[in-house]
Amino acid sequence: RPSSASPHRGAFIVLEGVDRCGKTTQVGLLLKHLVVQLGMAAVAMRFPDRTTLVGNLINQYLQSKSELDDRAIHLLFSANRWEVAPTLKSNLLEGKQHVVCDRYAYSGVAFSSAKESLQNDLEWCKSCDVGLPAPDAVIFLDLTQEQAEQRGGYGEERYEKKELQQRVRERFSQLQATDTQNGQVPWYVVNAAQSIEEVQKEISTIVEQTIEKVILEEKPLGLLWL
Ligand code: DGP
Ligand code: NA
Ligand code: NA
Repeated sequence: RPSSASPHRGAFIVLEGVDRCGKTTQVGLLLKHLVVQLGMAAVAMRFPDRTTLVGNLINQYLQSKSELDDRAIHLLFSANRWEVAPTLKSNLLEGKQHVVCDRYAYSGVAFSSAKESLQNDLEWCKSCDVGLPAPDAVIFLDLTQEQAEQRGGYGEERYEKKELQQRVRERFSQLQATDTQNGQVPWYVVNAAQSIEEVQKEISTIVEQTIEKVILEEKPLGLLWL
């Protein structure tokens, strides 16, 4: 049982997916499962973290209250991860808490490189996030654009448009392919069209196995895309 061994650090779990895939719900359920049912030390984090100064600029942009060059906003999303990275690291290393994170640099690259102006600049998009703490697992909640749309349509925010979401999904699978090739960050694809309970069960199994691996192998925290 993962909870019986004493952790040298927390495991870093990232949930990714297109808009409306149910990520935020699943992050909440997973946190509850780890803390309440398994008695583990765990916290939830999310990106963008709209509570910081940079996060506030991102929030204005997403709500179309400001316009920014595509590269400028990309760098702000990345800066938002870097400014929160010390807290993320300290949660994992000093706090020995598992971190369940709603989006990360994968969203950063997938959303920006889905834009026409950056479609040929995947490597540039990745470069500013190189060296951030690397997740121990990426759980990708997979939903087709059609299935996402059936969930009551998209909201009002900037990226919630059909064609863009379609390209974002393609970018995610590109990122999955290169991570898998490099063998550093394992990806797990979960069919997000299943019921909330089914999705939760699959995620819990993946996360418990990941935690066990991190603890038993005393896996050091990796650096993203290095
Ligand atoms: P959320 O708060 O999880 O609903 O995310 C807000 C929107 O921002 C969503 O459409 C996904 C997008 N997004 C999240 N992270 C990034 C990022 O790093 N870069 C870009 N360009 N978009 C992002
Ligand atoms: Na959203
Ligand atoms: Na969300």
